[in-house]
Amino acid sequence: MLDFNGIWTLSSPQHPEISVPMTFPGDQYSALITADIIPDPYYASNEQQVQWVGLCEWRASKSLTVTENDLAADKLILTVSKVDTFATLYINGDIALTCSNAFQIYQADIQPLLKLGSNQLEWVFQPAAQVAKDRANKLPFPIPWAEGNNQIPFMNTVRKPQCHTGWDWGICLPVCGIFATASLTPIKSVYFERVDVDQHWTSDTSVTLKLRLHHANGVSLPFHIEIDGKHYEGSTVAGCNKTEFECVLNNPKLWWPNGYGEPHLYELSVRVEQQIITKSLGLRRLSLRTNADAVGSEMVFVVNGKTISCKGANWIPMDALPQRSHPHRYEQLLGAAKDANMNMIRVWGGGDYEHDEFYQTCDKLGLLVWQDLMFACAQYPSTTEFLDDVKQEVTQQVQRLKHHACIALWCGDNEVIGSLNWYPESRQNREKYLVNYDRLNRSLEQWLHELDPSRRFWASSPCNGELDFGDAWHDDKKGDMHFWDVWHSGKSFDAYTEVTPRFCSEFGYQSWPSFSELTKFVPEEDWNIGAPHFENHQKNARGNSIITEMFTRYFRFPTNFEQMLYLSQVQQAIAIKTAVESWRSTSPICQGILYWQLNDNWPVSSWSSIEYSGRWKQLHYHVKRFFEPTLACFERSDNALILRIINDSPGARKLSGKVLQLDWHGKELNQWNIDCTAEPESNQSVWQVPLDSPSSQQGAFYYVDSSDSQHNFWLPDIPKKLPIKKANIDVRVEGNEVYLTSDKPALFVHLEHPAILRFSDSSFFLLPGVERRVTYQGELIDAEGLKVYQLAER
Ligand code: BMA
Repeated sequence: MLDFNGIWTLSSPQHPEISVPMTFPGDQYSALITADIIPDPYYASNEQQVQWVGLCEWRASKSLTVTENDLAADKLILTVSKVDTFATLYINGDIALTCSNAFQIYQADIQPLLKLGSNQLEWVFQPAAQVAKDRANKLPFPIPWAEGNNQIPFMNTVRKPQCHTGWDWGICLPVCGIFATASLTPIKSVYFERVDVDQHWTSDTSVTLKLRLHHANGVSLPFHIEIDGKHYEGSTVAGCNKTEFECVLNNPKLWWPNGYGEPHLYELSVRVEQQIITKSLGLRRLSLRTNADAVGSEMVFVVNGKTISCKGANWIPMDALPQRSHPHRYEQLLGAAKDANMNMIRVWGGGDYEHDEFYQTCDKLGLLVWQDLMFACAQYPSTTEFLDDVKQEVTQQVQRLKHHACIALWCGDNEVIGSLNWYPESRQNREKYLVNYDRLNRSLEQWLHELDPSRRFWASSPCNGELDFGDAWHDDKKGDMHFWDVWHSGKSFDAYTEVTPRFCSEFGYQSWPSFSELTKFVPEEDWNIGAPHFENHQKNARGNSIITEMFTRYFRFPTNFEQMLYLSQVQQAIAIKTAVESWRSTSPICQGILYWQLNDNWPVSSWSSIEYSGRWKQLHYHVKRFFEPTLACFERSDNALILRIINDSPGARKLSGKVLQLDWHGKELNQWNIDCTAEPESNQSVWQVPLDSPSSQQGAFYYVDSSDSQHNFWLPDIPKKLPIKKANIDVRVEGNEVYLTSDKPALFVHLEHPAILRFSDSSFFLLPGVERRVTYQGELIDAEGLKVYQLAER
């Protein structure tokens, strides 16, 4: 069988000395690293040394032996996607394919170009930076690019993941290559291209599946369809390239987002001759409700008639080196999202339309997807040429993805409306640039309405609503919000509690990597916050100052490097916990909370809750707790401390636990039993004490669930003002279990081991004298390599 994947030979006209193997799918940087031509760009400041790679033309060649059998078909269709970006394929010196948009899918019949015996194949990749510059020079007027994020200018003229040339969490690696498996399909009579599947719900319990088989060449051939154990047959329509077919499913098992029921999937297979297309289908009704209400207007996703309280995070591409983006990492990261009680992921517009496996995994795990179209933080051209190019991209991507149950929304872009206020050109001439914006945005909207009328198109994230180009960073009455007043504008954590977003699709707080993570990419001499190699892994200009300055507001200053890294993760966890608990407490006003950001695409200081290796930061353990469908959290209201129970889940929940007040030596000052029933979709206060007496200011309050599945705490003041005592924590490791016992209340007790990416729980409080058991997966560890941090250790 002919194969366009596998090993090729990489060379560059600018570097005649280089001739090394390159794997497809793969990128030129990964090939050069494997061949020892360049060092690993993720280590130390190697990023700087490898910038020349992105400026060269690269060629990948191989020879292919073709047999008579290979040439027997009438056509041989080559399909390639994720070709990055300006690439031409030559077969025996003739052009077989020309690509210029990394988000498009390209096809060509290469049969006429092949000959019996040995064939010479060559891909030629032009440097995107050069094309970007040429394109920018030809624009009718300057279009501001993502300066500040991108380290290479004008990438907004090029359809390629915008974060490839750097972001405020991203390394600049202008990769080229092919990042998805290429396929070759021999065609005898009919080429079966694709199947569209639309769900038409005639009642709450009956759905008609409308299938459209797309096939080139109009001869009539039998097709076979299987779904839900039933078999259907028919014939494609002669003289036509589309055949329609309908079947009805009564009382189907529904697909539900995580936390609301099972994400049931039906397997569909459609066969024409030997060509089989399979799809997993989740059957569900989904809409976005944005009705005006007493506050402004709501922003609520409704699935199968139930309002969904969306909880999740933002997704960036998994790796800056696309060759390292193995699909099993989707399982790992999205699995961690599901395990932390998320039900929505936002695919952010500065990255990529993800591989099929991403959406298949979201379908399987019950994770809704807020899908941005790929535009971010810059202005974009609205020339006819640009629009035509984008139309093709959007058409193909929507056709590829729209059958996925997980996709909840198509969103036009990330922060492109807002960025009108960032750049001098668009600030001085806002009208012109707003019209320019709307030409692209309105086109996107129209294409989406035609391609997928079943879903809402949302102009931008953030956006106040239909044709509302106002300040969605601060308006918490309508639409989705990006709330960055704390991180980017330096407000205190209390600022989170002063807004009530209807749907917050971005807010975040950075931390440094954990010590175990950091030792892998920063050499020991630079284990210092100010050292150059450490700083090269901080891409937000003021990032390290913001983290350090915030320490001085909330904490006693840490006295060593490891404790600084640890404390930065405590700080991040407190920030996001404060926001989420406050906003969930407003339920049903706020119906969406997606923090920035789930993952990292290289080892870096960032807003992520999961480090590059897959290791959970402290935040992710907190996420698991504060995104629990039934949450118990403390809240200060005037002069009382309240325990609030928020239940998003569709069933009633019985809660039994206790609130404890302990002083810093661990002496119990008070204890209250909590027994209550949380009705479905309810929000109630179940306990309160006045906070005006001096005794109420002693020690801290803890809530512990009797099943130990929930725990939470409340501190009467900011940590630096409290006389928190250092606890003696006894640690015992037995097999894959760790037992911890403390003599005093210990806060943010966090377990870290170089070999373990995830414990069953961490960054929790330990009550004195109550043993806590934590488990882990992976190779067995001994107590020596295990580090147990606590807040009081300075
Ligand atoms: C957001 C995102 C990203 C960025 C993040 C942190 O608004 O859309 O552009 O990385 O902020 O600054």
